[in-house]
Amino acid sequence: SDYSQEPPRHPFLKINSKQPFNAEPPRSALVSSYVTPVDFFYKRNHGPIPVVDDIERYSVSISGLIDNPIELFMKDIWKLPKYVVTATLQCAGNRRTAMSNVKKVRGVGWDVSAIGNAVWGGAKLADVLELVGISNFTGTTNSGGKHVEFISIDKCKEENGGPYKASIPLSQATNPEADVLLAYDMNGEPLNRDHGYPLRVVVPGVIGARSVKWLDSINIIAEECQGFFMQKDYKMFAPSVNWDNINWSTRKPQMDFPVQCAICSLEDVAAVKPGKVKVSGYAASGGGRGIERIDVSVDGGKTWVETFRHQKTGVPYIADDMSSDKWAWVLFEVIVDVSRSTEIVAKAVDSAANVQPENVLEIWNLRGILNTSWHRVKVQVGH
Ligand code: MTE
Ligand code: MO
Repeated sequence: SDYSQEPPRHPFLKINSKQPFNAEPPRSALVSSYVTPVDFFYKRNHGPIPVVDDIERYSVSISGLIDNPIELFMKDIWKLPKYVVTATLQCAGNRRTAMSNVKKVRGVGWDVSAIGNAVWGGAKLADVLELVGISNFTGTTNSGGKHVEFISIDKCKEENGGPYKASIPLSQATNPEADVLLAYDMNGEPLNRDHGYPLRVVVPGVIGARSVKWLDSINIIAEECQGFFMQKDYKMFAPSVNWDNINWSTRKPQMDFPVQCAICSLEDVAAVKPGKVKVSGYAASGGGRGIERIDVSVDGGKTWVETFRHQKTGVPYIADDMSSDKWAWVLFEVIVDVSRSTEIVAKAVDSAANVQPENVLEIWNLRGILNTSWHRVKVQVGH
């Protein structure tokens, strides 16, 4: 494939794979602001970044199990009501390296920064689907449509050179409350090439893999998308499943992400002076669930303290409150006393009282997705 037209990237990014380009910011960049700057937002690709240079001619077709297929140009999409949604995108492979460290998994390695929080601007997919006569569908359309497939213009080797694709249920796509966007803005600027210029899907609360970039077409279909990334990847298997006994069809494609958190103020291993240490990081849960609590331990998990949570700087966060950003992460901080070398641990609880699992082995899976085990950082106390 042709990687001669890749966009420029910030030199601070840690590159996990060059072609396709996969990179994440240093941990500290994630906690320096609630909204992640575009330059520091992780980049997750499966092929070269497409070049769209004629914006006037760029269009998205909507077809499949509908009566009147249409073609939308950017000017048509810009005319629809614009929604601005603050939403966290997290790759299902976030924290994969730590899972692979206990027992080898396949996939691009990631530390804790395959996640970011952005302000997405665009049209609601629900409004777009209304243009083809589909609104608020909770079952099946007359023509049998149950899923909405998003097809990109990029080329991936996993699809034998074909485009990246994914689908979501029609009920979610047509529900205005689900806030699924066809986004053309990120943090108040037009999307850049790495993040899907000129138009991408943003499915809040769902693993990043379903937020298809460089959208080419939308397809109303009866069964979920049969593409590689829906059927042969991004599924959660039991620890006993290996590459010899795997049967992909036994599991559903992963959609919502589970409750997650990570410490970002300390690298592993961190050298600190004895005394007060600031521990800060992020927590997020899928499906629009808020974060009820984030606990930190300085004795490897024997005793815990509750942390201060916020979205907007200094304003205490309240889970599932009207004033909080439903689809966005929550940052936390706490000052702890550390007198000798130890392991600092963080775990989050979401508003449905889901808790992160203690150990990575019990959620180990061969593709290394959804490592949401308690986040641990070793600190070495020196004088
Ligand atoms: N869309 C296309 N067309 N091609 C891709 O490779 N990667 C997906 C998703 N959408 C991908 C895509 C995955 S796995 C993730 S985690 C997110 O995009 C990453 O989005 P970002 O690069 O904007 O952070
Ligand atoms: Mo991903």
